[in-house]
Amino acid sequence: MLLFTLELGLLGAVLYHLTTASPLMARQDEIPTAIVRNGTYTGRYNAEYDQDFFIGMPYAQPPVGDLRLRNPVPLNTPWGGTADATTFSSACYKFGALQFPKMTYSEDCLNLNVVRPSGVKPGDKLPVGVWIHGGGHTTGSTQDPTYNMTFLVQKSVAAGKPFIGVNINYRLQLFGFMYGSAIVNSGVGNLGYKDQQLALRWIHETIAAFGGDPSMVTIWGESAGAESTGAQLISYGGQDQGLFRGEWDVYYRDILRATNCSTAADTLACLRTVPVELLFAVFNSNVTASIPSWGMEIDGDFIRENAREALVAGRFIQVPVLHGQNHDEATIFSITGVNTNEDFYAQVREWTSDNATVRAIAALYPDIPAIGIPSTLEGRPSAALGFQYKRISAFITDLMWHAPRRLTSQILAQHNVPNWSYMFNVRPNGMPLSSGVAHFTKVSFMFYNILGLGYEELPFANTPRSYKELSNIMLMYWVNFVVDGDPNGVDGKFSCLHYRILAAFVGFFMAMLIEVNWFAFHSYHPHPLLAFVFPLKPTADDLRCQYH
Ligand SMILES: *[C@@H]1O[C@H](CO)[C@@H](O)[C@H](O)[C@H]1NC(C)=O
Ligand SMILES: *[C@@H]1O[C@H](CO)[C@@H](O)[C@H](O)[C@H]1NC(C)=O
Ligand SMILES: *[C@@H]1O[C@H](CO)[C@@H](O)[C@H](O)[C@H]1NC(C)=O
Ligand SMILES: *[C@@H]1O[C@H](CO)[C@@H](O)[C@H](O)[C@H]1NC(C)=O
Ligand SMILES: *[C@@H]1O[C@H](CO)[C@@H](O)[C@H](O)[C@H]1NC(C)=O
Ligand SMILES: CC(=O)N[C@H]1CO[C@H](CO)[C@@H](O)[C@@H]1O
Repeated sequence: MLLFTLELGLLGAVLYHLTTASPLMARQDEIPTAIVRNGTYTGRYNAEYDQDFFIGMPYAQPPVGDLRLRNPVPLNTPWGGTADATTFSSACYKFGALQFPKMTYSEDCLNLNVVRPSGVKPGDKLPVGVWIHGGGHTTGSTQDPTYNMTFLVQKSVAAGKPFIGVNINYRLQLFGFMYGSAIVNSGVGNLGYKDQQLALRWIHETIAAFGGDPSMVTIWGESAGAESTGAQLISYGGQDQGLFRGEWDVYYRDILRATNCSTAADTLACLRTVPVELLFAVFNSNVTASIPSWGMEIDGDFIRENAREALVAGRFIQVPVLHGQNHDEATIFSITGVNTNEDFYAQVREWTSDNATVRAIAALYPDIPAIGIPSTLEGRPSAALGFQYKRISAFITDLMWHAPRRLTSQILAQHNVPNWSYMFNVRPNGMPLSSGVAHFTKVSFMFYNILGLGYEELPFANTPRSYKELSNIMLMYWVNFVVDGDPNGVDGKFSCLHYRILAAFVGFFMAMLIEVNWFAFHSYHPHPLLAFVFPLKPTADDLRCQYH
């Protein structure tokens, strides 16, 4: 039984009341331990936040050597004695340079961290929140300080709704998301997602030993982490539609050439023998430059069909979902150079070849900078950004983020799956006016990262006190969702800002990303928001006007 959330997905029974909050507050200065099935873990006590950390615990056999490019294999060796869980284990190889000097990278990276209020013991049955980091399926790790779980867990304790935070690593870039016939035929596709699922199995089996409740696990993520959450919901669920996309074999062949594996009888076996430094260099070189996307692929195994079709058909794990978006998601993906109507049409034609549709979209997104996004960028954008930057940003943001979320909401509602949505619309310090409230922006708020851990430009510096208050309120919604299965809480203690349930529309495809307004710190202009059906067909909608 799995409880998942999208931005938050829930796994397990929804109604859960914690009646024994006070004993959890008891301070415990000793070295925390957890007796699991195969031995004992010793963690680290953090006095400042009165929390126990169990850091860097493996949840799978290291996917190295012959286990490279194979489905993750559960642990099978009891160690009997005590194992240290006080220091971070390696991060998974990312795409690009390994630039964080304090982090170690390795193929042997399938580990997770547990952060709990101190003194929690087996039997306490705390709900569990599992964070799946984002980073385009190509980067990110549990060591990233921007995903520090401490403040969320602290907030949950302060609210009398303690939960246990877990964050996990999973294989990235081509180590985790290689594709092609050889991969599909061997049943080793979507490895990164399978890693996540094995971590969830480990949690299900083991978290009770840390004081958690395996039937109350919520998963959540941002960006590729949100997509991962969605992938878990539709995993192993559909019919094999034979939709395998053959063009990936070209990329796979390029990789074989570059690794001298082209003539091997078993190309995957050959790749497993390439020293990881050489393989990493090939993966990061221009050999892979033409690969169009990294992430979910139909492998006939873990992912059996198009995600949108799975959702429409109800072939997904039906658990409560909380999802939302930032108002100006697309702006940091810098769609620059759209200066003329022709440039705009050309961008739209990337999505549809039907000129009537192109015209309809152009009419719904007129070239009026005042109604484009971000609203923080006033007037006509510069040539450097593109004169129609605000127009194209509005279109792409709706197409890629807002419309898919609305499709998802609608379908969840059709299946009577509880669903809540939000749109985050606050620009933190350091975010340029030309980006507004872009992708990733809410993460510092979601983790109450007031200290700005992991940021060069501190998100809360020079901001009004209301920013911290907002972060505090957001945390409460998240805590409520993890603990009560309802962001508004079931005890009526927290009802200051009820989630607005957004009307949903059929969207273009499913991307498990976010939307809603908390507080509008700056007003923005009414703008026609599109809803899409498949194939792409726009209809006007005034969703944005509601927030005025
Ligand atoms: C213990 O070993 C079993 C297999 O024997 C494995 O499934 C499980 O994940 C392991 N648990 C831990 C906490 O290592
Ligand atoms: C989170 O950050 C705080 C403050 O820097 C630190 O004390 C704590 O150890 C961090 N938590 C984790 C789980 O790393
Ligand atoms: C492939 O073979 C060439 C020539 O022998 C060699 O220089 C190169 O390092 C090899 N590449 C790998 C990834 O083994
Ligand atoms: C790829 O990079 C190599 C050297 O790093 C260069 O010789 C080659 O021309 C590049 N190929 C392409 C298609 O850019
Ligand atoms: C759509 O319009 C473009 C530009 O005017 C033109 O090149 C293309 O042939 C048209 N496509 C169709 C299917 O009519
Ligand atoms: C529990 C819950 O909030 N469910 C809602 C899901 O969304 C639809 C409309 O999109 C509502 O009708 C449901 O009440």
